[in-house]
Amino acid sequence: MIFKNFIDKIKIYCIGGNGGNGIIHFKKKNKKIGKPDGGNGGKGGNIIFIGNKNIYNFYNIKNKKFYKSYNGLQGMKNCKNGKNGKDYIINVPLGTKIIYNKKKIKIKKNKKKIKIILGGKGGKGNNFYKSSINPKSIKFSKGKKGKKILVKLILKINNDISILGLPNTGKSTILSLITNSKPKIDNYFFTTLKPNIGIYNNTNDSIYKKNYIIMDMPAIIKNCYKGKGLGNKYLKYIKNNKILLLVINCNNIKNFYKQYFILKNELLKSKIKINNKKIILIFSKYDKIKKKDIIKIKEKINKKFNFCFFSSKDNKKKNIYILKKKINKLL
Ligand SMILES: Nc1nc2c(ncn2[C@@H]2O[C@H](COP(=O)(O)OP(=O)(O)OP(=O)(O)O)[C@@H](O)[C@H]2O)c(=O)[nH]1
Ligand SMILES: [Mg+2]
Repeated sequence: MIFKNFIDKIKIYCIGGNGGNGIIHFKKKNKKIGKPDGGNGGKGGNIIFIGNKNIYNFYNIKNKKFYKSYNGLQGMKNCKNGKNGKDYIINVPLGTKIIYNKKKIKIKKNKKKIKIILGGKGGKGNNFYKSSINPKSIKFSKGKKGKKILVKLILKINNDISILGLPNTGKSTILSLITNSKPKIDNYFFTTLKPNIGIYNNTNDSIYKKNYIIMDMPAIIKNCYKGKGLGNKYLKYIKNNKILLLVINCNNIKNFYKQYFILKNELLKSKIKINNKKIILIFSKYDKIKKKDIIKIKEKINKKFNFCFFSSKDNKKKNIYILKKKINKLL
């Protein structure tokens, strides 16, 4: 699944740092050459993947194809080893599967580290090679090159919730208020042209399985199943959704049932099975209607419906809390 700003699969090359060379050096004693004291080279750095609960996909990684860690430094005089190369750290979202050399490792927890040893060994200095037979050794070895491997990253995240509704009903506004997403919101039809993705944190917990993708879909209109508007182009993505949030604009209370039936009809005709999905009706923009009309809607709604009222103007954010609670109950 690839949408703008959302990447859940990526291949990168990880390259270890080179080992530093060993050196040839001799102690100087009264201007005479003394014992060998050339140090060993440092090890090359490795690649470390770290689970980071604040990132949600591989968008931060996509700009680079090659990730190389730092080289070890060469040995020094006085038998000192060169500095090891620093490891290169790649932050990945929780739920990332790391696949390389037929190994598969999943990162589930925040700050969890997976180290892939790729750094080359450091070379040896002439101090290492000195012996009773060869006390003035001039032998040294070069550092080994870092290894290069192809790493596949796949994000396994639950793709279970979609927001659907007629144009301009406040779908993207809802997404922006219950997830981290910042979709385009405007007062005209079809502001949303492609699904917007938001990550829904069921709780503030960092465990990956409690993160869900919510998709805010382009508006559905009558005869969308025949290809009208934009809606049905993307409806295939909701086939396996568990929960549908159907947004009904209660601006015009007389037609709220009509809105619901258009949505239901279009979904059925687009061959989306809705019987096995849980549905929450969201009556949006309720700030635009009178209190008595809210009561009327409540009376009219069949008790079988799971519904709530929503308004972006609710300063106390009570309706966000209620909607999230309803979603959590169904997950
Ligand atoms: N008064 C009021 N206005 C709202 C509310 N929610 C959204 N709006 C406004 O309604 C307009 C449409 O909002 P969007 O969130 O873009 O609606 P949408 O359903 O995503 O629209 P499309 O993507 O075009 O189908 C914007 O001007 C919003 O600011 C609300 O609860 N109350
Ligand atoms: Mg929209």
